[in-house]
Amino acid sequence: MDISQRKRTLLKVIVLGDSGVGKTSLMNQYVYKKYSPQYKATIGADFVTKEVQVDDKLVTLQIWDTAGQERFQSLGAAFYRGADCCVLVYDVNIPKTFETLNNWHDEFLKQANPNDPEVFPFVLVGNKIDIDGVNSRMVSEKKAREWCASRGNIPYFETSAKEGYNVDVAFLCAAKTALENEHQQIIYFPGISETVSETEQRSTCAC
Ligand SMILES: Nc1nc2c(ncn2[C@@H]2O[C@H](COP(=O)(O)OP(=O)(O)OP(=O)(O)O)[C@@H](O)[C@H]2O)c(=O)[nH]1
Ligand SMILES: [Mg+2]
Repeated sequence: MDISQRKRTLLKVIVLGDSGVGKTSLMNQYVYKKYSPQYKATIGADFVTKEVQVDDKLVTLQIWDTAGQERFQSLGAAFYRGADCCVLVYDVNIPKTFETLNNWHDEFLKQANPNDPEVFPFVLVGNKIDIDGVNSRMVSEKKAREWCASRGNIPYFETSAKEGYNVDVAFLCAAKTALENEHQQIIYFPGISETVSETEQRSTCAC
């Protein structure tokens, strides 16, 4: 068996944003293709995993769904460490959830303390675009894209967890940007002793 088929890449993705923006719903839609209109606040943080194919690579995404409500952030932000990508979520119908993005972004970098914060991969998601009605949409796409540009060209997606719109592409983008992040972690299948890291392979490669 070719060595590349035996190892998998684990990518840790943290989903952050104000309470009620739809973090859990996005994750449930992405992983289980399920949506519930009932709101049940997340307590602490939990993760689910999903296998995805990114180009020719099989990747295990470990997606951490976190509590937006401060009183339920019992774990603190200890689990931000080792993250490969951060997905920031806001509700396009509620300006306050957009205004707090700076806090989420900066607090994440402070706690995760990545080697190179300037290039750490983020993805911005504007959720609940299905809500239709007078004055429902409060944050324009332009404004969101400007914020992304000012923060080092963060990729932006408008989604509906309810309708499953754009959810897959947003998480796939998170996986792609995370893969490009140099701090990816390689998992080796147990019992295979001859595996070597890509770096080691490269350094001994004759070509
Ligand atoms: N119309 C609509 N409602 C949504 C959408 N996504 C989530 N909701 C609803 O918004 C409410 C909050 O969604 P959650 O996914 O629980 O929000 P959360 O960000 O996980 O909230 P916390 O766990 O408190 O941080 C629920 O009632 C969802 O059904 C969406 O895309 N469209
Ligand atoms: Mg939640």
